[in-house]
Amino acid sequence: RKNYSTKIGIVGVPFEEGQGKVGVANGPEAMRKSNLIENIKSIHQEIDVHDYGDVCYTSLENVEVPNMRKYSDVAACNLQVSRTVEKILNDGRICLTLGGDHSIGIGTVDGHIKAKNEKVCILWVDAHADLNTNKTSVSGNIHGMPLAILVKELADYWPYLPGMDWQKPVLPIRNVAYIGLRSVDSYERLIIEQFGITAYGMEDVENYGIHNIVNMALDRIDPHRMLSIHLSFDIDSLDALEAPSTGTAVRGGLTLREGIHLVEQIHKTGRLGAMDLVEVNPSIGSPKDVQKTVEAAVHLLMAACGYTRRGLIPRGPDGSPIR
Ligand code: B3U
Ligand code: MN
Ligand code: MN
Repeated sequence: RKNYSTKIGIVGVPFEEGQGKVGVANGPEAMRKSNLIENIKSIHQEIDVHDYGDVCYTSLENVEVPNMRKYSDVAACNLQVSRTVEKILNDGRICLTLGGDHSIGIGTVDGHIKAKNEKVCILWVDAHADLNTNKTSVSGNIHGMPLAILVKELADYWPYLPGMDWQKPVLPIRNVAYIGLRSVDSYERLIIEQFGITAYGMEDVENYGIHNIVNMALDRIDPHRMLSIHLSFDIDSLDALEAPSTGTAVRGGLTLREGIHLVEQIHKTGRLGAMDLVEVNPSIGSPKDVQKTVEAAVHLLMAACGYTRRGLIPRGPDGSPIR
């Protein structure tokens, strides 16, 4: 059951229509150029990484939904994202999705749910709750809405979503936990309270420490420790000083150390099924800012693949330690 799987699948989603800033579509390219694949391969010999390339889609015609900007692109792209994630998981790999903005979480979570027969829990690591509907969103940006589209309990709050019939809101809200929140809209807060969503903000990280927070989150969303974990990591969960090149950076966030520890802890459960790394925008900030942000992203993805900061003992071809 444990999934220390050494089999990894990578997919890029160069998509930025879920928000207003140009550049986040180049996130996958920036992470690959920073030697992501080579770095993962070098973790240890048994690692088997396959790069599935980038998702492409053709936009739907003549579909619009009120207060959902670029709806037709989001709907069309996410169908391809869902299919690709489902395929990678069915190939027996842990799926790492490189964003792109966070609207692609609709497709990654949907594909995961389909591949694992709904036996999935979600850890949404983010400064934001991404829980708006088209009625509560002030921006109309769909990257602020993915969780509201995915969860069962909010299905009645949505109008009919054309071109999204492949997606069923089957995710129970009790299987979702947040870590890192610090910029939550008032209607999002209302939903969190009303439904008792497990939500750890920065003050909780301060009070309990990141290690305890991750255990507390897993106790709530996966008490029997049997679900496949979907880790949706928005780089803006990190402090703006650690990850400046992102569309809506917020001060006072997680350190990279806390972020890496969180991902290492999830890897160690052996139940990581899929991880998203989203909202890296190489068009924001100085070249140094971009390098810092992309390096942080690569570190987080490597931790998901079992990279350990302790260093590894060299092993021979039969897997036994060389002394
Ligand atoms: N909650 C706001 C802002 C926001 C959400 N996600 C990000 N920003 N990155 C919204 O637009 O829904
Ligand atoms: Mn987000
Ligand atoms: Mn965010």
